[in-house]
Amino acid sequence: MVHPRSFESGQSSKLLSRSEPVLQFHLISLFPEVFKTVLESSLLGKAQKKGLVTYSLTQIRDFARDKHRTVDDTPFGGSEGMLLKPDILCDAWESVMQKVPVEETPKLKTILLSPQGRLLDQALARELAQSTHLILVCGHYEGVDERFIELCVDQEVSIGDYVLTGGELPALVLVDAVTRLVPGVVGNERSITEESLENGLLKYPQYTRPREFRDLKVPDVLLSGDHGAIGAWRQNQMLDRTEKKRPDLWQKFSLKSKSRR
Ligand code: 4FM
Repeated sequence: MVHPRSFESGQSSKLLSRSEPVLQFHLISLFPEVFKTVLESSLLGKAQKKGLVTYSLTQIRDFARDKHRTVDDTPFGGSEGMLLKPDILCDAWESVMQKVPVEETPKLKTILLSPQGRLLDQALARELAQSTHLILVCGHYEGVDERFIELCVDQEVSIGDYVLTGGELPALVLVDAVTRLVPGVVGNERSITEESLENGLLKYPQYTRPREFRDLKVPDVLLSGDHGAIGAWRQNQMLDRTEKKRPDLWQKFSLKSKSRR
């Protein structure tokens, strides 16, 4: 008998009970130890302690077959570097799949972090946060045998147009962006929806004490107590800054606003 844990959802005092985590991440990598400190720290560690998410680590090398524990080989047709072998990767992936109950597989996704993937943005993070299981495979060397992608990978995801030495940092970026969207991980729902990028705009400028610092004053409107005026000022700042600092986001935002009208 599993005892459901009680926990608070966001800022509301509504008590929910749940015995299963909302989202389970499975990381497959040649360097699983690099994940540990990050996943135990800050909001990610708390999310795990609250039972909202779990992280499992799988070492690809554990599935090597020879005494040298070989995981890579040279590409057919010749070229620089080495490729991760499909048989070893498939075995590592299957060992994770075996632990997932079949009824949970409709909301399972296998993702390969690679520069060839769809660019990660807030919209993709929101989509991935709807999953129950995310298997994240971290590539290395010059890549992975294409047949592993064909057989096991649902989607390739890139965190940006630059080349890294491996998929570990991209996987952590994805885990971070997605975990904070799981209900109950970030304090209240509003701190997510009012956030930069959730609505396609950058955040307004923010200030704390002191009211004056090195001759720079906090804008008067923020000290006025007029919440209508503050809201209007912030909205205006969001539009202004997005147009000036991120013309690419501004263009997307303008297109969206036009099509809504
Ligand atoms: C580079 C993995 C080459 C595999 C890497 C190959 C990356 C990125 C990345 C390292 N992943 N966004 N940018 N991975 O550079 O996701 Cl073949």
